[in-house]
Amino acid sequence: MAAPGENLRINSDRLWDSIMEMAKIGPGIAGGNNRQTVTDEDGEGRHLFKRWCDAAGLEMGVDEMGTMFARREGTDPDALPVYVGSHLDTQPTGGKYDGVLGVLGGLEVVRSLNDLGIKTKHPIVVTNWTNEEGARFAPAMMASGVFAGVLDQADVYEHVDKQGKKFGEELERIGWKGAEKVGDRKIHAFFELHIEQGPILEDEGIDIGVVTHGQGLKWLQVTLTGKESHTGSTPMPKRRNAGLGMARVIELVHEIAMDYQPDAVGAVGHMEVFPNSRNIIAGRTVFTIDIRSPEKEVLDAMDGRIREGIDTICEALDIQYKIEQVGAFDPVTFDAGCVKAIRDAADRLGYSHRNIVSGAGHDACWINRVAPTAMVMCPCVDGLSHNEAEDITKEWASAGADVLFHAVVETAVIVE
Ligand code: HGY
Ligand code: MN
Ligand code: MN
Repeated sequence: MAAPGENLRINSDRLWDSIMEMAKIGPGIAGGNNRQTVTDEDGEGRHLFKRWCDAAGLEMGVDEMGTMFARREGTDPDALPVYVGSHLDTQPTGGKYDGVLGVLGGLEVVRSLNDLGIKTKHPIVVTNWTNEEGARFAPAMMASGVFAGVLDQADVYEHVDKQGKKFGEELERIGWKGAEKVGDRKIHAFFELHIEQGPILEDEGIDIGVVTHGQGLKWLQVTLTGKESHTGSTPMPKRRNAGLGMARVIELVHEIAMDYQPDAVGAVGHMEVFPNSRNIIAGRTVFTIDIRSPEKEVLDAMDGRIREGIDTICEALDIQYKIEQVGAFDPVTFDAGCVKAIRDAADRLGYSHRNIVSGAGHDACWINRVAPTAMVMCPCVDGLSHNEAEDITKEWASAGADVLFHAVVETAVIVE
């Protein structure tokens, strides 16, 4: 396939301006974003993205999980499309770039092709996957998981948020439940541009992460049940303290992750205490353990040790426990051909690059199961993400989008 010329670049100002425009929707309280999935703010962001796609002459399709597919025609209508995108939903205290860079980077690829009057054999489809974050409704990468056939649509429709609202009902309420059957679309290749969300690229002064693998993940939601009682008059030996149990499990998760350095990670970010009153021993706690590793054997070993540890902790404290796996995916190896297209693009464009394993999960991790897939990463300041202070430079965004542009266009085959 003829490679694009090294002078083929995206429009850096337009990409940056679009990211800043999207950031105005669902603003956070500290300069980032709170545009959680299937909220009104998510709906507003979707409408803005659709307006931009309409202006770029793209045909919009929406499936039953609300995922948006904006199609630019190719010269061969029978050729499977090259998909490019990420997600527009954010964490409750999220940044402006996590996910958004990938969706608007994909849109910029199409806008640049339109500017240059370039036609490709394969159609190109810019994609916004619903509920990548999994913060409001578990699991993460929900819509791409249904698309890849690893999550059940009817089941995830019933998943509830902290207010007891159902995902399926909320998707319908914001008016973005589409008619397309999820997963019917066939994909020639999928590319996702994403910020690294870690410190490696910035620390090493490297422009581009060529993502060869993604680490595996498990989310274990734990419910501990003890007994509410007075914090003043209940003798220590008589307490059944679910709060103490949660504290000991959190410490256990950390210790087990530290046993598998340098790659394994583990933490508890979601914690709920009931009744959460200053002078009542916590009768019930609900929290989610997040463990990850590039090696499946390590992930499984951590899982097993944590379950044993929870049993021992609860026995000692005379409390009951329930463990539900609410999210999981094995470590991912991305498609060698797509990875090569990204690496060759970085070389051609003169950007420094290195292979990297994604620490975070991404829609690409699921789509890799149904189509050749790879990811491009750009650095982020201090490696910070899932924090409103998340930040990147315009140059990093442009370099990532240039590489995405070349990888997508080469794979879609320039016709004229
Ligand atoms: O949890 C993750 O890795 C992703 O950011 N949703
Ligand atoms: Mn993301
Ligand atoms: Mn994220």
